[in-house]
Amino acid sequence: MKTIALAGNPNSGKTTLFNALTGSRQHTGNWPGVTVEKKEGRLKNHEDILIQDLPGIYSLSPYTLEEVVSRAYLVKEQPDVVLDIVDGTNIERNLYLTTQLLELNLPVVLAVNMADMVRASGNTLDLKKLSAVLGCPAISISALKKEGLDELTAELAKPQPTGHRPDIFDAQVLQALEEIQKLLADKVPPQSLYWYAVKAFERDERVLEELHLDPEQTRRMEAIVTKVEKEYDDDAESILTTQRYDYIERILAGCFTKRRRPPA
Ligand SMILES: Nc1nc2c(ncn2[C@@H]2O[C@H](COP(=O)(O)OP(=O)(O)OP(=O)(O)O)[C@@H](O)[C@H]2O)c(=O)[nH]1
Ligand SMILES: [Mg+2]
Repeated sequence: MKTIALAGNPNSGKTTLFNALTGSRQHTGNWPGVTVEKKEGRLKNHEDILIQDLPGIYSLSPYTLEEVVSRAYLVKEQPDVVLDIVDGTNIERNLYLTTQLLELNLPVVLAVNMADMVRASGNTLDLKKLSAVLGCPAISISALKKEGLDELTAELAKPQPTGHRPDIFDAQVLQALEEIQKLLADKVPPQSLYWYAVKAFERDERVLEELHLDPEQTRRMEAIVTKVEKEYDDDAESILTTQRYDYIERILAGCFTKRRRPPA
């Protein structure tokens, strides 16, 4: 059974897409130990493909129940594909989560939703270019108007390779992440090593708890992180957030065009 995890920001159209892709044959329950709704269903005309709806999230931080549930599923259950739905009318903000999903070392398929509204806005988004820079398929859809769903379904049914990791962070951060990966190499599954390194760099409490570093390892980790913090005069989490948004700005400059207002 191939499993596809549906992830995206709150209000990006997840439920509308989930219902359109699965029809009515879905199961609703709760995630273990929490009251966040859990839904799974089969992809229409593809009985062997399960779609798992994840709670809506803005990032893979550990601050809300939704974030904890979604990231635990993605990291621990290792779905075969992550279907990342983004609101095309709010692409800059939505791609923030995308940058994090691309670090999981799982194949990602990007569904850029609200195509009808994007069209009406007069803005244009070059999905070929976006797909090329992100290293994953990007498909324009309208979950509400049921546009692009056949193409999306066909993409989901294909075997999806893991894409390349986009160039989000600068050399200093990458150097620190390299060192952290060496430190954590025998503590986490190899396919998730980079994701754990990013989270450890951010001093993510849940990840640090899970890692059980000994005092010497903790000291070395802190030395790596503090060095970068001093260089930037900023805390580790903000450094990564800033670089993620800089990255998004860079790539959108190459593929997003705002409507030109007609001369007055
Ligand atoms: N115009 C337009 N509206 C859409 C589209 N897809 C979803 N919507 C609308 O956007 C709103 C949010 O859609 P939902 O499917 O509830 O989004 P969600 O991600 O499940 O939201 P939460 O569960 O609250 O996080 C609803 O009013 C939908 O009808 C679309 O392609 N075009
Ligand atoms: Mg919903």
